[in-house]
This record gives sequence, structure tokens and C-alpha cells, in this order.
Amino acid sequence: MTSSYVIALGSNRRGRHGRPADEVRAALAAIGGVVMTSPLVSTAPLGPARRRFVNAAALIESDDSPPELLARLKAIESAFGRRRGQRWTDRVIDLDIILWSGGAWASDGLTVPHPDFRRRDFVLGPVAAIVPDWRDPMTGLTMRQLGARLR
Ligand code: PH2
Ligand code: MG
Ligand code: MG
Repeated sequence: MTSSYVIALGSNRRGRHGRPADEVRAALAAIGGVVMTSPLVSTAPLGPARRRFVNAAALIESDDSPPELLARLKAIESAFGRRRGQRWTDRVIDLDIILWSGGAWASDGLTVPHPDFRRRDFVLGPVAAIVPDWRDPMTGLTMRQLGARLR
């Protein structure tokens, strides 16, 4: 069955594709099935990272289940040179599943909607730019409303 997903992308380190914006564009091509992409935005780092991030969001269509998509995103992160076990540090690419057309999903290591996305402007801004009317299954609020609430 084909599902829609919203993926958040972030990079604040050069990799083999080039600058962070090039890494984000290369990751979109690697993920495939992209229906819509937000503008790429430059954001101040939240947490201990020192360099600014390039963030974006994409609406994709895929036959993957949430765990299958997560495995594929992790494989792309590894192929792009992301070292695992380094949370919240500078990274070449970070690919997070934010929303799934099936609603909520919870299994070992994967919670959808992403548990922190409602508090993060660098996720909500790009997400609201592509799917403003998508309703968060947990709060019942649209992405536009969640974004307004944050600002
Ligand atoms: N990702 C983090 C930690 N901090 N800050 C910004 N601006 N953008 C991010 O994507 C980001 C962050 C961990 O995933
Ligand atoms: Mg992240
Ligand atoms: Mg991540």
C-alpha cells in the first residue's frame, strides 16, 4: 500500500556532495518518491552544535512501512558519512520521519509523529510550508496552527 510521509532534513557539515544545501538536495534524490519540497532554510543550531543548519521538509510517497522507511533513511545517512552514536552534534545529514498518512506509529526506536517536532521551528516552518492543512493525529491541530502556536 502506498503511504505519504513528511520527512525533515537537516545538515550543518560538508560531505562528499558539497555544502550542507548540496547534501540536502542529494538526500532528496536518494530518498526518491518526492512529491513536494519546502524551501531550504538556514537556521541557528538548537543544542550544542556550533554551525548553522540547512533545514528542509519533503512530502514523499512510498510503499515502505514506517520501519522500512526508517531503515532506508538510516542507510542513506550512513552512505552520506553520518557517524551514528553522535547525538546532536554536527552532522552531514539527518533524516527524520515527521508524519505518516497512516497516523500514529510506535515501535522500538521509531515514534511517528516525531515526538519533538511540535516544539521545533526549524521543523515546523518547512513542514507547514508544504502541508499546512495536515492534522497532527495527537493534538488535532493543523501544521499551520502548530506553527502559529510556536510563534
Ligand atoms: N537538529 C538537531 C539538533 N539541532 N538545530 C537546527 N537548527 N536544525 C536541526 O536540524 C537540528 C538542530 C538534532 O537532530
Ligand atoms: Mg533530527
Ligand atoms: Mg535523526
